[in-house]
Amino acid sequence: MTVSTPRHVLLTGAAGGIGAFLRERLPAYGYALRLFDIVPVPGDPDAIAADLLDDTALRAAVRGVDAVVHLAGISQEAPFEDLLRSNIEGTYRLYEAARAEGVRRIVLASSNHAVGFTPRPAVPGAAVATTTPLRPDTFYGLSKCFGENVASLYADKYGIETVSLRIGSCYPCPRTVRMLATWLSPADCARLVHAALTAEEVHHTVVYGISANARAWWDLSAGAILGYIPQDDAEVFAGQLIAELGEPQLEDPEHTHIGGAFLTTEP
Ligand code: NAI
Ligand code: 15L
Repeated sequence: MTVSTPRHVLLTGAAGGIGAFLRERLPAYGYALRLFDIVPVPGDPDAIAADLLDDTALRAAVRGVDAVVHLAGISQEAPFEDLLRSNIEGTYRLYEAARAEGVRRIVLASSNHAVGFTPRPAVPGAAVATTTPLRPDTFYGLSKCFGENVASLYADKYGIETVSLRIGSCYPCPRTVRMLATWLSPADCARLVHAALTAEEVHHTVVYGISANARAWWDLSAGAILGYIPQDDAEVFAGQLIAELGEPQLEDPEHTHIGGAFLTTEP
């Protein structure tokens, strides 16, 4: 892709936190964004305000785009019925709309919570692979497992390619000691999405979405194959965070498993 030929991309969940990061950064990579969210997108009167379950609106939204970046949904633990609607049925409807309208590439916001019950490797320096079995830590994580499985089905059966991003913690800066390992900076998020949109022949590829964190224990090699080279490192925030929050208690679930506090979170 060159910046002189914008690729038309639908961004669902555009009003959310990551949506705001990507609205600000993706145009510089040469993308023309069409925005979609159930709530209005601040500052963009042209954004489509609709539910993922509104088939007519969704079909119109995906019509004519080259790719979809699918962020929309509930982004934390919630009652199963709510996740069933927004995340499970909503993601299925998005794939059906893409299939009907001939969209060939989706970048899917999965989450580390799809594998949240995976223990932290006992060996220092070891990293959790993207091929580790799905081990959701919440109904939310379960909904992300469904998303990855829908992506797999539509790649195998219909040739719709997906990069599933198991995002760590995407915020302007890390908020907890755990996030020194799991942080994805907004700029690296845009780099990752750009790599996922432009890599060739991804079929269904799963990658971890974190920055180049010194404390990371997730394997970034699948992302590197797509061309994702993170530039930021949460370590620059470590001194201040640990001074404020204290040294990590390594036996705490916050640090023993991928999903951290989600392991004990109830809807
Ligand atoms: P967010 O909660 O700020 O944004 C989600 C957006 O989706 C909201 O603007 C909401 O209005 C919209 N939405 C919810 N249900 C919808 C529906 N039925 N139809 C249309 N729009 C709907 O979440 P955030 O942080 O921006 O995350 C974006 C995606 O990335 C989510 O799928 C989340 O699960 C995932 N993710 C985020 C992480 C993070 O650290 N922020 C970490 C891992 C995954
Ligand atoms: C997620 O999947 C959530 O959307 C986000 O709110 C964070 O809690 C993040 O994971 C995390 O694990 O830090």
